[in-house]
Amino acid sequence: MVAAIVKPGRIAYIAGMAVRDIIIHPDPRLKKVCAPVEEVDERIRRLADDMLETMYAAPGIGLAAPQIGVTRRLIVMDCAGKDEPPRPHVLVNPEIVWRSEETNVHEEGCLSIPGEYAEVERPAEVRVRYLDRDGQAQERHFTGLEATCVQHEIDHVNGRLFIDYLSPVRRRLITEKMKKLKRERARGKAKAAG
Ligand code: K2U
Ligand code: ZN
Repeated sequence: MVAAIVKPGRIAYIAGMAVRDIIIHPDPRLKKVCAPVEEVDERIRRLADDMLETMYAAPGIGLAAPQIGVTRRLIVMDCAGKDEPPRPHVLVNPEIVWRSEETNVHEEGCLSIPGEYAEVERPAEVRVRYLDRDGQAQERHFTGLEATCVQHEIDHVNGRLFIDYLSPVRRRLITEKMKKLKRERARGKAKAAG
């Protein structure tokens, strides 16, 4: 699919954006502390566009690069409501520089742990320093669902999943369910391949 993004004064063609496979827990790539992005170049911009396309297709409101097997510090998110215009964010090397004392509890899910949801308590507001898709340094204050989402995604690039906030028993139960799901998916693929 070719999509044109019209920006003031220039048109950037993104040829062949791709929906990528999302890695399912347990997988060592989801537990790695990811390496920083050295330079925000066309390759990183294409990766970010693939991540956005993969996130929208899931559907989800956030996605981190390790979830598609790239252990780099890159996340995307779009928490815009259904009847709002899209609000895509690309955050390279995101770093939380301030957390509110106030916390809130939100039911979380994860595209790498499909079908599982649990309440997680996090700071209600955060300030995040990052590079945008043009490599420009930005600092943004997140509240509400965006604050929950950006913390969930930054956890991903630090090798942390929302189930790490749950009891060991609950975490083990979910992990066993995901192992079974992966076995069933592998059997389904083998059957389809004949
Ligand atoms: O990182 C991911 O797996 C994407 C999550 C991000 C997310 C999780 C919890 C809370 C907010 C964002 C997916 O978008 S999971 C879908 C979802 C969306 C809203 C609330 C809960 C789960
Ligand atoms: Zn997740």
